[in-house]
Amino acid sequence: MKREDIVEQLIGNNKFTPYIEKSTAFAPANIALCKYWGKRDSGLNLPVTSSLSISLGSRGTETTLSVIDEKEDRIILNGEEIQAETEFAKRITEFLNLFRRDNKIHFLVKTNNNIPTKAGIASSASGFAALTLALNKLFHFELDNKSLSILARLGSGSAARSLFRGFVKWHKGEREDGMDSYAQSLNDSWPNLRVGLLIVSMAEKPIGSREAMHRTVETSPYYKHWPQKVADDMKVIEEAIYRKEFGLFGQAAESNALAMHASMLAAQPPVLYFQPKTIEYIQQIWQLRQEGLSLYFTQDAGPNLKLLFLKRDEEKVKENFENLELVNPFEESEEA
Ligand code: 2P0
Repeated sequence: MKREDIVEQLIGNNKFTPYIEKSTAFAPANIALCKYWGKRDSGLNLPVTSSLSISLGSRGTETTLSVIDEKEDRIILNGEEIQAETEFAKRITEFLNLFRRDNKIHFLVKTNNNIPTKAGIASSASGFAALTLALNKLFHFELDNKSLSILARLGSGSAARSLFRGFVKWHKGEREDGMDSYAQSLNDSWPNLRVGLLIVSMAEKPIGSREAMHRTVETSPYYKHWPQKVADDMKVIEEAIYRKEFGLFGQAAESNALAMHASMLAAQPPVLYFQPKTIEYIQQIWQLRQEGLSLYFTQDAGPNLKLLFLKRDEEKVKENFENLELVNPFEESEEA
C-alpha cells in the first residue's frame, strides 16, 4: 500500500485546491512513556506495538504554510532558510508531494520550534503534526482527529501522537493499510506531573532513530521480547495514570526506556546512545531515589534524559540538576 493511496482514501481526490492563501497551526512536542520502537511497515510508519506519550503543553512547533509561485518548496526553520538537498528539507518536500496533484503547486513552510534547541527534543513529531494541521486548514480538508493522526504518521511515526495534548495513546492497529493505526487522547489529566529536560549533549547522534529502529528489529535477539514488554508496561502506565500512582508510573516508564536501550545494545552493529554523562545522571537519579525522592527518567534515541516527577518535588529536583529545563505538561488546564 502506498502513502498516496492512503491520502486519497482519507481525503478523496477532489480537494486539492488551496482554499485560503495561508494557514498557521501549532502542535506540541511529545515524550513517549511507553516507546514506539520498530515498524511493521516502514513506508507507512506502522508500528510493531502501541505506544503512549505525554505532550509538552505549549512547547512544540508552529508552522505557517502558504502557496508560492516558485519552482520548488521553500522551508524556513527558526528564521533560517533550509537548503533543498538537506535530509530535513527532503522529508518535508516528500510529505508535501502527497498533497500535490496536477496543479504542481509549491509551498513556503515557515516553521518555528519554541523548545530551546538546547533541550534536544526531536522536532519531527511536533513538526509533522503542525504541518498536517496547517495543510488541513489550507485545503479545507475538514478531517477528523483520527484521519489527521493517520496523515501525520505518514510524515513521522511519533507525529501521530503530537496532535493531542496531555496523555496520548497511539494504537498500533492490525490492518495492512494502517487505517486503524492512529493516536487518541487519554482524556485523563495530571496537573501535578512535571517533566524535566536534562541535556547531556547536543552533538549529532551517531545514528538516526529510523536506522537504529530498523537495525534493532532486524538483528537484536532481544527484540522478540519487546512487544510483550510494551504490553505489560502499557497496562501499568495506564492504570497508574488513572489512579495517579506516581511510583508505579515512573517505574514502568523508566523500565520501558531501559528495555528499549537494552534491545538496541544487542543489535548488530550495536546502537548505543548513552554518553558518560548520561550514566552519571542515571546513577544520581537512582541515588536520590534511594534517599526517598520520587524521581524517574526516560530516554529516547539520544543521550539526553527526561526526568519525571511531581510538582511537590520541583525545588528539590532543580537544586540537584542545574541545567534542567522544566515543563508543566498540563499548564493550560491549570490556567483554565
Ligand atoms: C518514541 N522514538 O516513541 C520513540 C522512542 C525515539 C525513541 O518515535 O521513522 O521520528 O519518523 O517513524 O517517530 C523517534 O522516531 O520515527 C521515536 P519515524 P520517529 O517517541
